[in-house]
Amino acid sequence: MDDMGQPESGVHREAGQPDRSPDLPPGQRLQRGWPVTHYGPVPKFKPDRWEFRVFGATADGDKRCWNHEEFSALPFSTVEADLHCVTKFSMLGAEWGGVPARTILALAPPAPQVTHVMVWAEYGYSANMRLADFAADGTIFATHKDGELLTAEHGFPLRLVVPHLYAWKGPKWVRGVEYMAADRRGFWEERGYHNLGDPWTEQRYSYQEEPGDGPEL
Ligand SMILES: Nc1nc2c(c(=O)[nH]1)N[C@H]1C(S)=C(S)[C@@H](COP(=O)(O)O)O[C@H]1N2
Ligand SMILES: [Mo]
Repeated sequence: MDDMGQPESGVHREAGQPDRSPDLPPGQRLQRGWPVTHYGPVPKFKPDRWEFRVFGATADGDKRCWNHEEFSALPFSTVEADLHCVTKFSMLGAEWGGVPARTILALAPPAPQVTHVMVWAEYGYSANMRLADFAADGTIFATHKDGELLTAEHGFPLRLVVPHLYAWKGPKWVRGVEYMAADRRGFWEERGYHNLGDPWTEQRYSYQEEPGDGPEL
């Protein structure tokens, strides 16, 4: 113990300083609680109309569809991941439960020429990413957070979580995936946000893009 009565080890926080953590990408701050951030209204879940669709350049040329009951029966696993919103708040250490994107890739394989995917949600919201980002270890179609079913505002019945990209790349109320043989911009990527969206290198805005980072705007 030092003479201030504080243990020598452990994190020492200065009064009035924001929490910093090595898990926080540059320019982000820690958010307590879980804010709701999205564009447009919260869709109403209609179980008998809901389906999850894989389409575009599949290996066999066929679409693949799961209704809600079928999708709910897919093998469930969990991943611990942070959420980084480009508006600068981050939420650390959530446990997401659901179906890894890799499981979808295995059940509905893409054709060899597929390089990118577009993930589609209700009301036409979409996010594009490289196939490698989609196939990454932590990428998961989540139904649960910290053991509890997602709420409507947070994406029930299904949202994508791509832990290593800004959170706009993870559509809430997700309804399908399109396999693509070339890149195309999604909803925010067409509206001024970076095509790739890596929070660790602060790829926030499209004006920061280098040649090759994305299709012409
Ligand atoms: N369908 C849909 N998904 C979306 C969005 C949206 O506008 N529509 N916003 C994204 C953004 S910018 C963020 S930061 C996260 C926020 O998730 P949360 O509201 O659960 O915190 O959802 C992402 N998924
Ligand atoms: Mo965001």
